[in-house]
Amino acid sequence: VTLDAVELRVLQIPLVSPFTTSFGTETVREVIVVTAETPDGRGWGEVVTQSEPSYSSEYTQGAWDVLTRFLAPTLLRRRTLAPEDVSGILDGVVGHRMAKAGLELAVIDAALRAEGRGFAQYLGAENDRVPSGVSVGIQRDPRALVDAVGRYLDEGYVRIKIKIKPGRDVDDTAAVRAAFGGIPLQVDANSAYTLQDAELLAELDRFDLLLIEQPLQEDDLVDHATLAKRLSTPVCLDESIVSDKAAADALALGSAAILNIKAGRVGGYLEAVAIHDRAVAAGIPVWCGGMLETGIGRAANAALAALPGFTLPGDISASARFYDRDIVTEPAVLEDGHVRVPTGAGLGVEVDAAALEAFTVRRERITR
Ligand code: OSB
Ligand code: MG
Repeated sequence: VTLDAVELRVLQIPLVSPFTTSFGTETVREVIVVTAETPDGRGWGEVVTQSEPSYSSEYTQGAWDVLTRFLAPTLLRRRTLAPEDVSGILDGVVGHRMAKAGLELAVIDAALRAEGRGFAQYLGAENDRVPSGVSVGIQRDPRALVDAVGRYLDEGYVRIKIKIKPGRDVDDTAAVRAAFGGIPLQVDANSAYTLQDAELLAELDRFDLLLIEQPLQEDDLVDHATLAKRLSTPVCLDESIVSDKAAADALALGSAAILNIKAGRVGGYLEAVAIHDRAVAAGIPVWCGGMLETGIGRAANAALAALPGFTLPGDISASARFYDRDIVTEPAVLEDGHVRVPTGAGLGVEVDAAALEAFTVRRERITR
C-alpha cells in the first residue's frame, strides 16, 4: 500500500460496569484508534494500552508520544510498503509493542480491504466462529462474584475466568466451584504473587482449574518454571510472553504449559501467528487473550482465535460484556456461546463514524 497519512485518536469509552483486577479498577476504556490512509481507502487498527502502566509498561499517553513522534513518521517515510514490512521498518524503536501492533493492524486492514481479502483468511484461520470465554473482575465479595458469574453463564459463555489477588483467591475460587459444579474455570493473577506464595497457590489445585494465568512477575520465567513443578494446575503465561522469542524461552525453560496470546502485547498479529505456530509445533495449547477491545480489535481477535492451534476458549466476549455502545456498526454478539469470525474485506467490520467521533478526546493526523 501507499501510506498517505496516519490519523490517531484517543477514545474514552464508558464501561458497562467497573472492571477490577489485581492491579486496579477501570471504569472507562481509554484506547487509541489508528487510521491508515491510502489512495485506495482506509484501514483501522487499535492500540490496546491502558491509561496507566500497571498491566504493562506501556500506557496510552506513552504510546501516543512514540506513535506521533517516532513510529508513524518512520512508516510514512516509506512510499509504499507491504503489511509484512511494517515490523522490520519499526525495528529501530525498542519495545512499544502495543503501539507498533495497532499501527501494523491499520496497514494490514488497508491492504486487505483494497484487495477484497479477509483478515481471518490472511492469518490462516480455519474456523468460522470461536468459543467465547469471559473474564470476570474481582467483585465486592465471593457472593457478588457468584452472582456475576451466574449471569454470564446464563448468557451462554462457555468458559469462566476469574481475576484473583492475595486475599481474594482460594475463597473466591471455592465459591464459584461450589455454586456451578464442573464448569470450565480458570484464574488470572496478573502477576500478584511471588514464589513465596507457592504453598497458597497449590491450594487452588483442588479446584480442577483449566489453568492459572500469570501468577508471578513478567520477567520471572525461571520462578514460573519452579512454581509449575509445585502445582498440578497448568501454568499459563500472559504478561511474560512479550514476543515469539520470549515464548521460545518460556517453553524451553518449562515456565508455561499453555500460552495466552495477545497481539498487542507481542507487537502485532503476525508475531502472534508466529507464536501460535511455535506452540503448535511444541504441542502447547494456546488461547486468545483480550484487552477490552473495541469492535476493531475484537474482530481481529476473533480472526486470530480461529487458527487451528487456539484449542482453548479465548477472552473474546460479546461487545456488550464491556460496552453499551461500540465504535463498529455490527458489534460482536454471543450466539450459542460463540462469536462469529467476520468474513468481509479486511477486518470485516465497519467503523461507526458517529460513535467514533462521540468518544474521541484527542486527535492528530500525521502526513508524509
Ligand atoms: O490479564 O487478561 C488480562 C484486561 C486488561 C488487561 C489484562 C487482562 C484483561 C482481561 C480482560 O482479562 C480480557 C477481555 O478483554 O475480555
Ligand atoms: Mg491475563
